[in-house]
Amino acid sequence: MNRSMKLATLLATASFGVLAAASAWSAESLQDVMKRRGLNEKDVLAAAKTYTPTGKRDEFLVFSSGGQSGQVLVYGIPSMRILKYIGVFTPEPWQGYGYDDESKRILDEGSSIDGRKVLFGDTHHPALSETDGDYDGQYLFINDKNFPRVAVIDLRDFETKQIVKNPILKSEHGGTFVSPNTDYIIEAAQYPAPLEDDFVPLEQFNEKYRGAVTYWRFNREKGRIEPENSFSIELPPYSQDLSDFGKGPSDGWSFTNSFCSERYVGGIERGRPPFEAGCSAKDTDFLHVVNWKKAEELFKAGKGKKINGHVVIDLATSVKEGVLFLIPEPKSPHGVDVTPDGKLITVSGKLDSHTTVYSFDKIMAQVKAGKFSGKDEYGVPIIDMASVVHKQVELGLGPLHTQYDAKPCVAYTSLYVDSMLAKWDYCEGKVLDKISIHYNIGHLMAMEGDTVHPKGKYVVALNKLAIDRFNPVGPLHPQNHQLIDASNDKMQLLYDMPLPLGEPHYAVAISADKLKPHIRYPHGTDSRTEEKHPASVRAGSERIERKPGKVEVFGSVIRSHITPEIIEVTEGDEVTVHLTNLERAQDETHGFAVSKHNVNLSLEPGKTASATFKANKAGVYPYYCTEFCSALHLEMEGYLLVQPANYKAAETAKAKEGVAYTQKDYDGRVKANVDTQKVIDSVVGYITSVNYKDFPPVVALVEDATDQLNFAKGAKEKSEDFAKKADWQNAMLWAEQWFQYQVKAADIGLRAKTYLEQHGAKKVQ
Ligand code: K7E
Ligand code: CUA
Repeated sequence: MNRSMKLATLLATASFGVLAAASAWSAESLQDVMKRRGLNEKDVLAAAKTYTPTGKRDEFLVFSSGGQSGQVLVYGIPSMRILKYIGVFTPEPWQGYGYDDESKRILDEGSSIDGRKVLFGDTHHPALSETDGDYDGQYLFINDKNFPRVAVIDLRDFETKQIVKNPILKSEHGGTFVSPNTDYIIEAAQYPAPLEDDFVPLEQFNEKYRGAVTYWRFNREKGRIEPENSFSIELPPYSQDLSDFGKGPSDGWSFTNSFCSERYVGGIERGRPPFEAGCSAKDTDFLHVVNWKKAEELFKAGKGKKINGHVVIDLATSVKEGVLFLIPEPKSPHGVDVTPDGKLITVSGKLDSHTTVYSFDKIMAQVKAGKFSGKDEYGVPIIDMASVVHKQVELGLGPLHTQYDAKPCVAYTSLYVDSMLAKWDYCEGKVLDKISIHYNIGHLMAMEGDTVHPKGKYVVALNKLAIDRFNPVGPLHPQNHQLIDASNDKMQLLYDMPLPLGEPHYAVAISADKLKPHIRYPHGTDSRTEEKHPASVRAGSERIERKPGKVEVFGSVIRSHITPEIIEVTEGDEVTVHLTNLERAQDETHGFAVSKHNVNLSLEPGKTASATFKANKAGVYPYYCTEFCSALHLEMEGYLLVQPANYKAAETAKAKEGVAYTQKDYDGRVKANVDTQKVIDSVVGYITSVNYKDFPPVVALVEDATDQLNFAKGAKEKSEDFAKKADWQNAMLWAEQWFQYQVKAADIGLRAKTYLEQHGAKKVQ
């Protein structure tokens, strides 16, 4: 069978496969399967609520913290299928994150501290950008508890664009949360420490150790945090915890919990009880209530002082100007969550069975009247708790975090100790339903459940322990995200999803239709700056530039070759390879790896990325594409030849090729190509006979096939030129390349044809 015949057979089987699958489906009944797999009706119902048929998409996308992995995970609801890991605080090889020069600039800077490299990230709380308190699908932020820093991810390509290091905190937890229009991103301290970097003995804890909240200014047009326009307010050395921004009537205020307001400093080895005893002795801790709009005014008026180059508004100024107030809250609290209407604030104390709902109106009334029950040791006014409580509700043991439902007054709260999730009414203060989870729920996430318009429908329990839920894989267990149907009065557990990464503390879910990511980059984009890459090339302008000690390659990749295919350098040279992916086709990513050199790029369509390395050892190093991109992916290869310093080419004669071709070979190849063209023409004939222009994915495929056919034309002309000169070697090889482009065009054409047949394309006249 010659090659064009094979294509014809492919064409025939493409439509036959659909029929074969349909007949296999009817062999077993639903009852048969339920019996075989031991499923009951409830299981099947749960399956029907989560199962997402092949080719169908999810209603919501989740961005989950990847915990110690320093990454963000993306998965769909209700299918719970993982779609992506986003490299943030750690290298991610597949995406080339931390390997290409462009992302290294971000990660190297963002993970260097005092001359050390931090090679993990204790990521905690992702936050989506908001417009008027609703998710807008533009940006994602996430914090690192251990090395206080915040990252910005652009949701046009799901890539990390910026990491900003906190100049004054030594650990943090209460971030990231955004103000209703994403003007600011909050990052609150956790364990108190001196805000300067000096050593201060623990004996001076009360005097010299401090907490703080940082308000990072976000420039939406640039898509970047502006450190120079950001500020912090100094806080007493209580262990600040989770935070939330006010909204609606409480816009302009922010709320930050604390534990260990006892200011206990531990010391088991000094014969003292451990931190856990000393930090939970009191019945209440403090909710910090901050007028951040006022703090911003003070910052702009130059009322702050600089610590490590960053402006901090000190406690005395905050107290004097009415920026900071404290309210007692029971006991070792964790979550603080403002209601969608911005009127109430829910706080849960881990060691109290109650969840407390505070009224923002009542807080403001006390502030305006100047009615305080006292001051803390740092002069911060304390508001009497009873005077500002809206409700206290007994939900269960170990309440932690609260999210809101689409129905007014309905909230969900995680109960860590009880391993339960409570659905309750925060207006009336009564429990509506409870469900057991497995096990020890930490955060929970309702759909857009921390916005002004929650979507309801589902809740995910982010559990701290999985214990016996999955097949055992050793003492380190997977994490367990449990999907719960929340569309009815009674909640129903639907699905357990194991996550094999670090502890994913928190996650946020957004309606999938709000996300509009790129299919491809504009030609030659540096994805990290989102600008045209200065080293990008168009087809035909690839080149190698040499300076003493330096070699710079301006190359390209497209199915199925890398240009250049031979890179010759001298031992000791610093080599930079810039590669532009010239593809316009969806999903045609190429990779680039060089033997033994830790060079690894991911080149999505349109992207330009670079790798700089030292060619420090003479030798022969193959390079190749790491993504199975086409039938001739394995042939997408080349050689880095590192010549010894004193090397002189001994053999200048033309290298002998493995095979010598004749006119007969050439003529045979051309005949096969002409036959192949007929097959392609028939596919093109079919596509243009139907309403393919109504199907955007097909339009893109047709554009791509047209590209390939144009390349085929170019190769055909070259082969004919050589044939005229009777250079059969080059004529034959270019005729083969002409055929390779035809194969790619045919492959794309088939994809288009199959798509049209499956989507009911109609004949046009
Ligand atoms: Cu695990 Cu938000 Cu860090 Cu709660 S956090 S559980
Ligand atoms: Cu490109 Cu494989």
